[in-house]
Amino acid sequence: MADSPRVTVAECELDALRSGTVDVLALLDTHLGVRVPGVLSPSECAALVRRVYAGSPFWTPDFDAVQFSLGRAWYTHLEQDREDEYFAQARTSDATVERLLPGFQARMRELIALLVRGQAHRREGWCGPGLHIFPADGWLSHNGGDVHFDTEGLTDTQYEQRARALTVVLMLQPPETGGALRLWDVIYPQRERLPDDAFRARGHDVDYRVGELLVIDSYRLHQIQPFRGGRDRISATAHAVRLDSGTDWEVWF
Ligand SMILES: O=C(O)CCC(=O)C(=O)O
Ligand SMILES: [Fe+2]
Repeated sequence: MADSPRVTVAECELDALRSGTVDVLALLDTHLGVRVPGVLSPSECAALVRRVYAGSPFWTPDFDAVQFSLGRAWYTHLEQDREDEYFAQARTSDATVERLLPGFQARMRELIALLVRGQAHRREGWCGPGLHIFPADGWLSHNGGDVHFDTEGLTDTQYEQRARALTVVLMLQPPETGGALRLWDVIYPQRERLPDDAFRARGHDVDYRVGELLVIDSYRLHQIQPFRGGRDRISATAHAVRLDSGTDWEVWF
């Protein structure tokens, strides 16, 4: 029997996104995610990756250097009780990303604006889009990431009202083998606890191509899969939430 749309991932052309003819939010209601291939060319990705490595002294190590970020990620600070540092360093984080990857944060916001057919603003006081570096042969490459939702950054009110929220991942350097993002047909049912049957359900793996963008509902259960080979996994990430106005969104990392 063919998979129902809910358990498949939609694909959308960048041109269709630019022309505003695709309703990505509607696609996200009927699919596990939406992938947009070729958002960056392989050479653009390679150039960005070179800059990411040149900026390695400015990476933030997280979880005892299991992973690194360029720019500061909210969930890593939250889980390490470093919330104060996240906010104290937000401007520095953005300045560092801008210095190493000029225009990159703005480009991520522009992509989000296209995806939602609205306006994508900085989230005041928070860090803007950044990158995750998961080292080859590191702990995460062997074990995969946590199974999680991306709802940590929502306010209580946004969460209670189920404000529309998206996670956008742009793959700059996929690992040699593996490292897909596993998506489950499970939407955040409770704030603190995973549903008991979440791990029993079959997931769908999105095996990223270089320069590809993946959009998921931030309330969707997902997990980075283990990977092998000598190449670090480097992806850019941004989270976005829709404000009450309906067309305005706020973006952070
Ligand atoms: O890099 C990815 O594929 C997704 C990373 C992720 O789940 C996150 O940043 O919350
Ligand atoms: Fe996530």
